[in-house]
Amino acid sequence: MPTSRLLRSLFVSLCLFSVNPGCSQQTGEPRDAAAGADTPVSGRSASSTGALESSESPTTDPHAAYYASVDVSNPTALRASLHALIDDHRRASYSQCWQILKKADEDPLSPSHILDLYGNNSYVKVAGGNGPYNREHTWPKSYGFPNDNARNYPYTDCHHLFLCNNGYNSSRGNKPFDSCATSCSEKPTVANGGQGGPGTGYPGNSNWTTGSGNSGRFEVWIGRRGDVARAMFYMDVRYEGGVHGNTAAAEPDLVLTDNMPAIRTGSGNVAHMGRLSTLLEWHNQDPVDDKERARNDAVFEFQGNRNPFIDHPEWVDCVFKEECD
Ligand SMILES: [Ca+2]
Ligand SMILES: [Ca+2]
Repeated sequence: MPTSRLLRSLFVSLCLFSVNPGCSQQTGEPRDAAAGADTPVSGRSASSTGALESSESPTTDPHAAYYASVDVSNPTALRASLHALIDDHRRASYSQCWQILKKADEDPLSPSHILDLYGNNSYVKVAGGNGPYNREHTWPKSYGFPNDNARNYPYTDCHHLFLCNNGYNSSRGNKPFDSCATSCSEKPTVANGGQGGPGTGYPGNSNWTTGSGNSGRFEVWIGRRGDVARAMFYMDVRYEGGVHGNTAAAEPDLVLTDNMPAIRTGSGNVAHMGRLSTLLEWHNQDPVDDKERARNDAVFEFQGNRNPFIDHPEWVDCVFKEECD
């Protein structure tokens, strides 16, 4: 990485902590450039990684500057320092989310297509809402999101919004994520990018679902269940109650749990989703890949915050199981 680019990344990272309202304006271009410069899938070249290793840091972490403030000494400190880092992001309008997601969920094999979350279909990109896919809130908006329109931060937070087949989005509804069974209804995937396709019974390559609402269950297929789990981990740590640091908009405390009766609709200050222990398993069963890293970069480019559990999957156990190496 050239020195100028490193300095720019450092400046952008420092500015992310700033409460100076002019900072976001000043960093609009550099932030985009920095995000695009050190992380696109195609740009993850051996030479740039090698340069980073040899001249700048003993670590291969391309986002070391971004995470410089993180305290990994114990679960409480890790959660608190991650929250402080990813808090107070730049809010996209719901309309702007179409543009962000069009890039975030782009089919790696075809820039004119998107890959849908649950069906693994590769769909031609179309103007928002006019095709076979729409936007899935993996943390259902009915579980704790405020009802304050342009001040509703979780509603348009693209780290947990995914483009998704319309019918599958409806089928998922607001069911909690959890393991299902052979008696559940099968929602198959199609083969694309070396993943998905016809399976051979449960679980195969399919999604599985039963019931409805908060008493239902939705099991995500093997290729994307880790993506969904890490989006849920992000939501829990990003939303800790209080207000947005710049706009003073009220924010809920979103909490993952194994206590399924606690998952209820409403917009109270504290809201639950689950099942945490299943999501922890899914995190291990479907590790981070380049597509997920590219998605994180695309959302970061606009919002200015990253999903730390994509960049540092090893932090999941420390925050959610209190198992810190
Ligand atoms: Ca995946
Ligand atoms: Ca929380």
